[in-house]
Amino acid sequence: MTKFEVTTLNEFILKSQMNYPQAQGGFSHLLHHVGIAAKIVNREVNKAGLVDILGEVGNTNVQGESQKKLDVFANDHFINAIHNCGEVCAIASEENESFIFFDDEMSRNGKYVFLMDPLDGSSNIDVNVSIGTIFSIYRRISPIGEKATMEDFLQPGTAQIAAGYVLYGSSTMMVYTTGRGVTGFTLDPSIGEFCLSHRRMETPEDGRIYSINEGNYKKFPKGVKKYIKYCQVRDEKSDRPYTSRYIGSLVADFHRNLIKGGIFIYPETESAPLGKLRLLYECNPIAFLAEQAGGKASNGFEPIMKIKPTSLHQRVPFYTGSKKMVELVECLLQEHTNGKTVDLPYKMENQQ
Ligand code: P6P
Repeated sequence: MTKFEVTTLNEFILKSQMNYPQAQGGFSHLLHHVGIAAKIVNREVNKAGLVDILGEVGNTNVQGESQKKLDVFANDHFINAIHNCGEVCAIASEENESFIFFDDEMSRNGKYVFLMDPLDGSSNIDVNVSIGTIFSIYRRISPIGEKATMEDFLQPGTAQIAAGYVLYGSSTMMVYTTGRGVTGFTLDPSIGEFCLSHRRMETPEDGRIYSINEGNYKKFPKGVKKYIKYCQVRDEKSDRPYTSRYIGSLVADFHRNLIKGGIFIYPETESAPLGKLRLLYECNPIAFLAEQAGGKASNGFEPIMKIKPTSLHQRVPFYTGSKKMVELVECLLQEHTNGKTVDLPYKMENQQ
């Protein structure tokens, strides 16, 4: 008789806490509340087609993007759940211009700040394509007991103490790291629990999937154009080109590439010199996960997590995934800045 052992998210969080003898349980309590908010949002995402929650709420967010009802729902419920845990003194969200600080005594004594994109890929909500929540957690810098400051949020990604995402897809998963590897949990709706399903997620060192919005090809940097053409020529080993996969939902594209191997690219373009994705609550958490899984994440020239942030919603060019793929595109980008030509394993006809 095989022993069917289920490890729930909360059991795993408590077991992991034992690695930190000095822990008092506050961080575990915070992660537990992330799981609660994820289940609440999941419930609404799963029935979005059935109730009047699709469509636009009629206003735009700080990014100037039209807000979908589910964006607002997810933002409100994550803020509520994270506030209720009492461990966080303030939150920054893609949906809010400035950070939200909690002025009650319990929160003012919170040791952490929480950053999030509450519902990333929201343009896919009404067409039933996977969407996700991305989160990042830091220890506050400002004195405990006082109001949070912007400095608490403008820390480099290397200072993250946890990061993760919730993927509302064919099944709902929560994937996170606290710096000791990447772990994945799949929601079992029959018991309402996230159950351990991917004990240690490691991304292949190389891959054959490239994810980029090729509709912007003409505006890409030369190095990116050259990399795309490289992906499209014959692969000497298997005699077929790489595979292009892009669904316009960062969490879904990243998750697929994390498991199968691949690279996700959102580069700078002539019209958007800093790219589109936000450093603090999209690129840094994804970069933490990518590196913890053995992959890489950069802006094409330096590791994403080493960038010193200057504003809450700043954007950065983003290249992340299998180590060897990111390193090659970095070389191609840099050859056009430092004149060193890269010896590609293929003879590339002159690319326009
Ligand atoms: P584009 C969704 O709006 C998002 O922030 C990411 O989830 C996704 O990777 C990207 O934008 C898609 O952008 O310009 O290709 O539609």
